[in-house]
Amino acid sequence: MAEELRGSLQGAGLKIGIAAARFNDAIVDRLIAGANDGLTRHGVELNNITVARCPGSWELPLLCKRMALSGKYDALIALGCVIKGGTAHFDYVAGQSCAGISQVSVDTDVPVIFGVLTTDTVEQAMDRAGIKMGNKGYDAAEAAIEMVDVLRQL
Ligand code: INI
Repeated sequence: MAEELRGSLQGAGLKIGIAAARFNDAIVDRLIAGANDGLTRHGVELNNITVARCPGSWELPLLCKRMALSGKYDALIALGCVIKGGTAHFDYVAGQSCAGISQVSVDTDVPVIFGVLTTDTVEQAMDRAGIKMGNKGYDAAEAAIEMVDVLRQL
């Protein structure tokens, strides 16, 4: 039978950094709460979680990079919310934020989970921040714990 490696959801002892944008903070604060909930429910201690804030999702890649290079965290979670407006701004901010966060993870070898909502409306964002469709912050927390464990098995 083929070997299959899967990460567990045991977060005890892990140190997690959360990089979170302040833009659309009514929504991002809910994502942070969801992430904290997901982490602590899986055994991460609250005092092993650090939240660092930046102005907007555009700045998340640099913040994540510096947090990753600090060597203090087993995994990072990037949280933000980009809501489509009438201009092309959405595409630039969302696209660069997404690409930059992915790049940081690959370059630094620290798992960086993408928890940036990219939606057409505020309502869609709220739905994904704990109202109707779960909380993407919580999902990101589970992804972070899983990634740490599966990478440790390699
Ligand atoms: N930042 C966001 O996180 N979400 C947005 O929806 C958004 N919009 O729409 O403009 C946004 N802009 C700010 C941007 O991330 C930077 O902070 C800003 O441009 C300064 O560099």
